[in-house]
Amino acid sequence: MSTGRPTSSHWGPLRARVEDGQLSIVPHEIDSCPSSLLRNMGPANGHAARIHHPMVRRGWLENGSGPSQARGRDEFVRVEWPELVALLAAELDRVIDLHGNAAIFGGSYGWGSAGRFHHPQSQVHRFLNTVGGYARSVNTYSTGASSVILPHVLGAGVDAVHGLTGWSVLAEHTTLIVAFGGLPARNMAVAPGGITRHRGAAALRQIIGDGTAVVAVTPSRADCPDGPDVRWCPIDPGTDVAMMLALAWVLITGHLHDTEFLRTRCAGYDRLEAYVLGLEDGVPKTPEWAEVITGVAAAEIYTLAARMAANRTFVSVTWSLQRAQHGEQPPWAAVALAAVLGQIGMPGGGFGHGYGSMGDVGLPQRRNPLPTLPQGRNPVGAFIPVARIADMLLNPGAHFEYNGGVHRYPDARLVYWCGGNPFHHHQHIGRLRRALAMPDTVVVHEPFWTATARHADIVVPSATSLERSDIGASRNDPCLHAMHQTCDPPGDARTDYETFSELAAAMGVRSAFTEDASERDWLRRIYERWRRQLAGQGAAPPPFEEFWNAGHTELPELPDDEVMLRDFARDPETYRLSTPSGRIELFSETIQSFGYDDCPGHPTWLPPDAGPSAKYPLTLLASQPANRLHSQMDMGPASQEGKVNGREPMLMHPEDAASREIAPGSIVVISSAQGSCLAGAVLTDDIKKGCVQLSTGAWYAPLDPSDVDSPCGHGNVNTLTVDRGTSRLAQGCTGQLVSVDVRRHQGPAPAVSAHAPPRDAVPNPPARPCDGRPRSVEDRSTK
Ligand code: PGD
Repeated sequence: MSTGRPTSSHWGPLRARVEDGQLSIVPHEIDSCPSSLLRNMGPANGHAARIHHPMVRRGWLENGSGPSQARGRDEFVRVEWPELVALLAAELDRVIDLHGNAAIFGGSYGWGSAGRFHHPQSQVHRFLNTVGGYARSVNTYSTGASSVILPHVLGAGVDAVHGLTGWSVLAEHTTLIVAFGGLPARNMAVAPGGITRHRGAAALRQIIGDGTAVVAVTPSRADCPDGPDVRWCPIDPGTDVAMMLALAWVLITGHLHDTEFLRTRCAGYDRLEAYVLGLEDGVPKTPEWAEVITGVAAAEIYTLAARMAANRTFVSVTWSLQRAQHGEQPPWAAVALAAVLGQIGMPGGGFGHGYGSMGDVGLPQRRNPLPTLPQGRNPVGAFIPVARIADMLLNPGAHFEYNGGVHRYPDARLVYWCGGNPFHHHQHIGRLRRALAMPDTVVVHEPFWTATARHADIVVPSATSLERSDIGASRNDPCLHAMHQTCDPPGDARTDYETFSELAAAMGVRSAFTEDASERDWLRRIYERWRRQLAGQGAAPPPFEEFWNAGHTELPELPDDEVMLRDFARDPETYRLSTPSGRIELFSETIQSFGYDDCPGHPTWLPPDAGPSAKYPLTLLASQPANRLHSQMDMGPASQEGKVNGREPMLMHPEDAASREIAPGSIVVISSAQGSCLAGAVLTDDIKKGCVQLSTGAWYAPLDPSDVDSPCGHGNVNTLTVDRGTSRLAQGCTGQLVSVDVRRHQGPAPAVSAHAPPRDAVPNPPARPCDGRPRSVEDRSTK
């Protein structure tokens, strides 16, 4: 019996096969520590929530395009492919002719699924470029603030967003890790495009087992690794910068700071010091000052500062800390703290970002290219910072500030989404729904009836990664995987490439889009181009057919001995940074010149505008989920087993629960100034008193779909979060924290209907094994 065809996913390689109409998935033998997320894949692929046919919203079909509040509650009408293609091509032509290509918003943020050729964003961007371009988005929901602030601080030439220092360097040299945000193992199971061997969590266990101490500064014990010398330092959410400044105050006033490093490797230390000592604003940033803000005892801060000075100390900050108002400050303050210690560039010391945020951080840095689908050229200049989507739709033509510039929002008439779920990733769903009523047309390519698909006018059914052939690869991973198609897409679903090929044909640009190449031609082409690029770099991957038949190819191992900024720290003149001063900018004249009150010229403690209040006394942490990736395959068993009677679990401290008469398993109503949702209570003292935790990714299930502000009956955290940029500098997403109250739900429990298809959808057929023949676009158009 065959073990199945090899393929890959964001959470690792696998083998898949179909037997008697059932899809079965097993981990690939190459990964000795496979992710439990694999368990979601088989049941999700054949779930009733799959989209089988092209669907068009009735109101759009009957009344034509235009703003509509019926999105999200209207019926869908099944259409055949020729009609869908004709409707969509005509609407694209109309918008382009009347309003120009900048009126097509094609940012289309999202992780999609693994596979370099079928990468949904590459597909949609290539297609839209072929028809004249689109308004785009910049940066990510993951690292929106860091990716703008850190180039000002360390220079654009240093990829400080992804921790560059290798795990084995930490293992050999680090004696203390001070981990702001902790080092959550759950996030190390995934990386965009896949991760062949899950080594991060094991590397961390080894480091701790060998005696490195960890102080994990986080409101949630779930973010702490296990180990004999791991100390949980519970902190009030969003206050880490105050603690970092107080640690710096102890180091400076105790003469434990490295004056030589600060003088020769940094710019603007005098300004930072004046602020820390209180000479700038009359407030010395003492541990006593920080205790009031952070809830961390002053004595603990004094002791920790002394330990940091006495050890080889690695100051690590998770990405989650910068997904909050003033999210630029935690990474900048952490760089400043590491600079005060003077250990930046020393093996095992300094600053690290993203450890515990993603599986590929801390691995050997492979700077080789990946196989990619060329996206062509976008002649349209209009853009938005990615998390300003609702703002753009609600305020067409309005000005916005970003990184020192003033720009205008495009007037988006057509929104095109392929491979993302804004109802998962965007904040304040009520506002998002109002925004999505504004454009003339919303097009969504999706394999599943997500809330995003349900809010579309034109729903294009996509194949999943198991239903197409591709090449799996990701940054820093040594393996390239041949992703063999396992089964045919259900009903009339197609790959996005097939859809865009037909659409391009209808718009008269088929050859420009396809280059007359089939899926297999493209795989061969992008693989061979990648192989040529690698020639001369000491690697000799086999020709395509050999790779394809073998199932994967592996590049030689690299040592993970990289130390971020080692050369610069040794010789700052020869290895100048690409900052204006050539040094680490603890004060940035550039940022100061922007005049932003919410992001001044040096790391600063800025309290949030909407912290806990009498009405919303608790702070909710919207963490990444452990049992699924984002919202993907939420209906799968790994995700479902974590639910409380079908609702997303909300973690709460027993003392906060007692005063509200909440018991384990109670249905609770979580409310914020933005909206509300239901969830299932889990009581634990692993969460700091005054905080609750609800993971992102529960599918949106409005109790009343006709009300844009309806509570979600399932627990989608973004009904609660605030849609506001981190600051005028980066305008990043602030979805991590929100002030809420929680009460016990009264009355009968509403049913959870998050994964039920719309009533017009047709039932799911059994899985069909594919015949292994390479697919061509012609196969589909004659179907
Ligand atoms: P996913 O659930 O991965 O979320 O947001 P993102 O939009 O990436 O959505 C991907 C979608 O692509 C899924 O619906 C999947 O079915 C679909 N898909 C998969 N394969 C294909 C394909 O081949 N073709 C097509 N057309 N579709 C496909 C992630 C984002 O969420 C991120 S990166 C972060 S870090 C965020 N973090 C937070 C946060 O901290 N707090 C809150 N409150 N919210 C967040 N949201 C952000």
